[in-house]
Amino acid sequence: MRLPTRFLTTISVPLTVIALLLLSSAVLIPPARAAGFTVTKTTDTNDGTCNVDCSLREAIGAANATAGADTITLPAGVYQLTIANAGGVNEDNNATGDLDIKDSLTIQGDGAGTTIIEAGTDNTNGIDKVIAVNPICTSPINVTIDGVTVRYGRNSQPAGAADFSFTGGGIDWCANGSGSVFTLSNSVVSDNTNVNGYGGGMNMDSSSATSYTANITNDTFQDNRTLNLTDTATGGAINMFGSGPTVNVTNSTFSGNLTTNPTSGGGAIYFRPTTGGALSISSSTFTSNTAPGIGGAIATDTRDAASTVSIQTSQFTGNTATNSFGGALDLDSTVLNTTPFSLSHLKITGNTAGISGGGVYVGQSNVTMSKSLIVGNSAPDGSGIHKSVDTGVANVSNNWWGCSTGPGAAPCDSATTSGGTLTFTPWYRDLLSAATSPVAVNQSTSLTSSFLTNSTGSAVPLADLAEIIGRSVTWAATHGNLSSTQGTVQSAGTATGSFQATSTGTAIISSQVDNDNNAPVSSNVLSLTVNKADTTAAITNGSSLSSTDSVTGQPVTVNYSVTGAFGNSPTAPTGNVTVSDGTDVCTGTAAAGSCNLTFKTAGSKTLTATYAGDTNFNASPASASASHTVNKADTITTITSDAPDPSVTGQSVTFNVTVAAVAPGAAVSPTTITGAVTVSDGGTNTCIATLAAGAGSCSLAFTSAGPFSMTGVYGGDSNFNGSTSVTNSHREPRRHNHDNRI
Ligand SMILES: [Ca+2]
Ligand SMILES: [Ca+2]
Ligand SMILES: [Ca+2]
Ligand SMILES: [Ca+2]
Repeated sequence: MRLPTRFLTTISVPLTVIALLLLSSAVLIPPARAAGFTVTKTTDTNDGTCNVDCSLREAIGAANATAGADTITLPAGVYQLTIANAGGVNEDNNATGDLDIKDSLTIQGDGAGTTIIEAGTDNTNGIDKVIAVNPICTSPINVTIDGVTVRYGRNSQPAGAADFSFTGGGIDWCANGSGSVFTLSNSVVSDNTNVNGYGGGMNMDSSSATSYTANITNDTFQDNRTLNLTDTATGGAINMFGSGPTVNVTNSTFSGNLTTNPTSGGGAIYFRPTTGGALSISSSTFTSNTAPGIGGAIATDTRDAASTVSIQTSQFTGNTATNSFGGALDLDSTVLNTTPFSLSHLKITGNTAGISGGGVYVGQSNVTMSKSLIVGNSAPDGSGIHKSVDTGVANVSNNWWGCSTGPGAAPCDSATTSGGTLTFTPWYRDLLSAATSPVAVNQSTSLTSSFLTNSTGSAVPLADLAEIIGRSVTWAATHGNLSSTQGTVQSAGTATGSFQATSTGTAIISSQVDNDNNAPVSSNVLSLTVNKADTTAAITNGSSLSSTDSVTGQPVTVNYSVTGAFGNSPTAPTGNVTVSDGTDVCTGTAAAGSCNLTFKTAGSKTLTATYAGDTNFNASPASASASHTVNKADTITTITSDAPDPSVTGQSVTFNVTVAAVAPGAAVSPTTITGAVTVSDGGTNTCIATLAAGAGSCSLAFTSAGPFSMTGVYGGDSNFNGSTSVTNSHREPRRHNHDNRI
């Protein structure tokens, strides 16, 4: 006995006094506490006494015989039942076969991993069910079983036996009166079989109009089964019958349980209260349970308008209603429920029904389901959910169907009805958006994939997205690169990433969760326009150009650059850049970075570079200008011939002259060397040759005898400097033209 906390904290007294008080109270006011029995051996014996020699059967017998609630301490060990029923006939006084609990009792095991109660050594050879609680259902008792494994029960009593011995393969609980409580906690119920009846792992029932509570807390029901092919054999793990049951299933796991009868459902749980009844399931997991009949995991058939069902924050995966309805859940009634069955925060994935409602089947019942995930279930009709033609309303709005387009054709889960009322709008969706739209080539934008609004645009509270958070997100994009993408839906209800455009067009960007689309038909797929990026061109050796003169016709290297508005990576501008002073032009590719410009005339030049653009980049405006000076090129003048030579006095002599540019200068078409060359002996013998394309001729007649040393003097023009030829010797002319000397 323990003092109330408030007593200890408000009264300051020495510890010795408290100890004395405790001792006094224990002595003077003995509590009406239960007797305690401790099991001392694992062997199944029945000598009628629980003392230092005490089997589990003997302890239960002693507790049954001791008035009031008792506690049995069951240490670690494997307690195999070996005292078979005589002739296989049921016995309910704890003498043979199953352990019969007939008074309020707590069995405290050491833990499900270490304290094991079994009726055989595998699921084929059990001698009976394992535990019958209130077997003849005449006592209003409360029983708790904690920290044990109950396995290998095998109930072979005939179906429909008047003593109801055929119910429950592992544990059988029958409530009597009003308010009885049965609790199974921290325990495992596995590999139990009911050969002829219902409740493979456990059965719950009541004897008359009553109410009872069953708490299934932190338990695992695994691989329990019913085998009857013709009689009622519902509830592979737990069958729930009776009047006014309040069943609370919390933090429990149901896996691999099954029924065999083609018309018996509830691979894990079958809930059929005859009056009232409240089934509440939370934080539990149902995996790979199977029923040929309705409800691979759970089936209901409520019989009272006041019956309620609540299933919250639980997972249903891989359950199968082989030939029937509701791969995970079949929600039906005989009397239509008034308060809708309430389902939320469920993950219903990968369940299968042979006919309809791969995830959920709603028959004659009112059902509200929201904040749940219905993904990857399958059935010929209504892979996600199916509502029958019966009365009742299935309101299943605000759920995630694996696709942002809502329930629909595979791979999305579908929602169908045979004529009953089914509402699934709005639904949860993934909305992908870009912070910047449109973008240009090489421009980046952040992306947000968000579940924070539903299909009608209404806000979805973050707390309602618990089942979505953590789902994988797969990203894809055309016309660009993705980076920093978050691979799961984050706790903020979003996943983010970044997109950098690499080519013009319409980028298709998708963030797929579950079975969502990757084509632009859905809110999770973004069509983002990618425009050409603007460009800037520049002459990059402008200072060199301005400080280093060239001459007419000399090629000059001009360096340039082209820069996109968002850089040149990953995509670089291609195509040509033209450098021009307005007259003279050179062109090179953007990649080449330079071209050689030949100025055909002398003078001060002003240069600009202009990029022509390509499929990803706009043409640039003219760059900032660079200045450059072109000086006149030097020339060389040559008298190429004089004829006739020799000549006679008075005879006309023709001088041919050329003027050529001296490298690096050149006369580049259409520029030619123009002007005139004066051919002269320095005296009066002179003629002027006008140049055309750098050549010309003139004639003169010597009036006296020579020889003469002739030079050609070119005076230059606007592009070329003047020059003087070397001396041309015109030989001594004769006075008469009879001199044949040369
Ligand atoms: Ca004994
Ligand atoms: Ca007792
Ligand atoms: Ca029995
Ligand atoms: Ca028995």
